[in-house]
Amino acid sequence: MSRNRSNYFSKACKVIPGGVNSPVRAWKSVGGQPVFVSHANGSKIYDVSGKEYIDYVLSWGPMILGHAHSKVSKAICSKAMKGTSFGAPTEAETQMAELISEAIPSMELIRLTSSGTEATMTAIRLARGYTGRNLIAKFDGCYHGHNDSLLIKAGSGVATFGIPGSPGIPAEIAGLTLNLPYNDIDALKTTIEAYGPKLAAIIVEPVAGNMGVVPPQKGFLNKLRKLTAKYGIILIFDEVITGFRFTFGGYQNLIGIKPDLTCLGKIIGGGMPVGAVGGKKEIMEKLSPAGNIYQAGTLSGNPLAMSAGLTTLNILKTRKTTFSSLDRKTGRLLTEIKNLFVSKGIAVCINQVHSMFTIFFQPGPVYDLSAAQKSDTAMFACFFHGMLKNGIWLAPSQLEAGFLSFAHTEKDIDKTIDACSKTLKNL
Ligand code: HOZ
Repeated sequence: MSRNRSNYFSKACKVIPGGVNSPVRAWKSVGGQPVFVSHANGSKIYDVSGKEYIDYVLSWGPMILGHAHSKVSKAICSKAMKGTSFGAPTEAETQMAELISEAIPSMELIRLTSSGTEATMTAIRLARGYTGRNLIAKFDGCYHGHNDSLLIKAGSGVATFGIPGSPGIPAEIAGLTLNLPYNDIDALKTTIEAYGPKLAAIIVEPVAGNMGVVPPQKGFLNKLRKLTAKYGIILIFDEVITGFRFTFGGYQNLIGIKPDLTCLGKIIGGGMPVGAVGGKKEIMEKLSPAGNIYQAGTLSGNPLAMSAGLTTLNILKTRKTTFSSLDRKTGRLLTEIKNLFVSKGIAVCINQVHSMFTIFFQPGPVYDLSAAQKSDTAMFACFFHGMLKNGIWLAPSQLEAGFLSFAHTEKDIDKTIDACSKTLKNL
């Protein structure tokens, strides 16, 4: 099997930089060669040799209903028979915008894109165009896609590979982005007092999911909302991961904070490429062709993405009350895993927010990027490979999130606990 696996990867490396189309897939921080996937169904993912794994990556979050959900797959197939892209408006785009706006009332007007990266890029441009200011601020370890202004001290692959940013981003552009430590109210206050009138926007993951899972501390997001409002700074919530993951709506629904703009992606596409930016009408209507701030996309609001996304959201809408069952399942899994680590005498800090989690290999607490980076990544790598051998598919980096889906069963949880127990014997 390993020979097959390396064949796939070495062939890929000849035609794709690093053999992958997104860096974190390359397993650089855990070592070894990435497993190539053949297919997935429900809570399971299968590699090219046919081995089955319980999947806690879920395509980095979107597959909340599980893989190849029958209704979602049927919707995509029947839509595909009627044409896959028109470059002209369809009713499904309006239905999608209506559904999002109903679920997340701060999103009064919505523009659909093909990825979360496009959504955050558009949000930043809108904020700058609307305020006439150039500076923006972001939080260390938050990742908002790979656009130039937002890749500074970012999370995900940038943090995993320990790089501050990326060559190719001109210093003049990077210099317009201020960096703040996540959850640090004092640093936030000082920065806003110094730069407030020059800041167009502050963008934040309201629950950070790209330096591992890091919840906002009490008062942090409230203070951020108050200070941004005071200085006329556009507050952007990046809910690409958290949108529709905890409730039928965004994390903002649960905490009662209204950002000016919100970015979505992942779940609203039901596994197809999608993104969305939305917010206050007076800001959003500056977007072309209603206004003069330009943004466009041939595949924006693509019919297949709309059908997968609408089907997923409509199913989630009927599950309004059962998000708590997902949280409970996640809680049981993590409690049992924590007990196993305690009895083995290995200190871990497990951060859980509803159905998202990260097991940090350190005592914790983990409340920002510098704390997250204190984790024992060598031990994480051993754990990752042990779990994989025992049939559990985790993200190949300490600084990423794990996810549960509605397709995960109590039996899956039992099997995962068993796999963890076996893995820990050899750790
Ligand atoms: N942390 C990333 C998603 N939010 C991982 C996916 C990728 O970069 O390919």
